[in-house]
Amino acid sequence: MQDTTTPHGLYVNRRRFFQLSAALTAGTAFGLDSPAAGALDEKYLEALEALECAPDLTLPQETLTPFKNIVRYNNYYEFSPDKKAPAILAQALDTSDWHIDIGGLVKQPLRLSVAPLLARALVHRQYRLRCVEGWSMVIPWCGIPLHTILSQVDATPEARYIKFTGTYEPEAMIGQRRNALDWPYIEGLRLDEARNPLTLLALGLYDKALTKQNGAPLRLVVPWKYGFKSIKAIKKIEFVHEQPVTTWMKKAPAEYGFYANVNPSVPHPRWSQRREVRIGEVKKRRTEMFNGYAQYVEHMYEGMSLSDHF
Ligand SMILES: Nc1nc2c(c(=O)[nH]1)N[C@H]1C(S)=C(S)[C@@H](COP(=O)(O)O)O[C@H]1N2
Ligand SMILES: [Mo]
Repeated sequence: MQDTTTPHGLYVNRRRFFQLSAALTAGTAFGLDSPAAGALDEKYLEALEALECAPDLTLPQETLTPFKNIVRYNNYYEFSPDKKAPAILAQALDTSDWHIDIGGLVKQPLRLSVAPLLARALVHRQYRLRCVEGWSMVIPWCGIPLHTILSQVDATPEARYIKFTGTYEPEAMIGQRRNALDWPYIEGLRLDEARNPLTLLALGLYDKALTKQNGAPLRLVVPWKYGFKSIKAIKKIEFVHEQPVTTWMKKAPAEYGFYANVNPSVPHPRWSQRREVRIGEVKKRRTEMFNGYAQYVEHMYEGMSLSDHF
């Protein structure tokens, strides 16, 4: 059976991985000045900005994953391949004065400051997040449907895909000082996928501004695809003609495709995708086609062989 804590890549040195976990448990901050214990204390969690979010779609209702689990169990390779480390290490990232550039094949590029976006009326979307490693959560996000941002610029007719670029700041992101992955983190969607009503730019969760470990100040959420598509800490959104080469495709093209739609009948080369463990539970559940969002998204893949497009 698959070890659900095995990271995506093959490169992680297991010994270092366990040293890291041990250091975290002991509260060591790996040469960072910030006190490790302070990063997740209740004051920090309470101080997160309160957001105004209202549901705009009827989505499947399920038991939510507790806030504590969502902010303490993360995948964020810019900091570490360990699940617990980002909650501490990501506090080194300065997310104030953040802006995103929307450009590429557009008539007039646009720069958006993130602070005013937080003051907007946001939508509340409860989504399942299914990691390719075999675990999942149910997260109440707060954000802006991506299509409302994309429609603020005029794309040229050559635009066919959207390319998302994460931030590159090796001084703050200690995982970027090693070349385990090609930095910055890159993701992509086909234009119709990017404009699908479910595709969200998340600014918060549980009605609070995003924690840094979850991708503050803003990250993508594509609930019918494996979690690695949902890129954190976005800096650039570009309309492009060619299908972007994403970070995980580049790392292991035989294991991570561009589409990465959740599909229980297409196994990962090293494990089955039939089942998943909800974080906080013991018994495995069945993984659903498109992570349970088929009614919203399957029309986009008509005539396409889904088993060839992992
Ligand atoms: N920039 C960036 N985005 C990322 C990742 C990452 O390492 N770097 N990991 C991805 C993976 S594999 C998953 S499963 C989700 C996890 O999101 P969470 O930590 O908020 O649960 O973020 C995705 N987005
Ligand atoms: Mo993942």
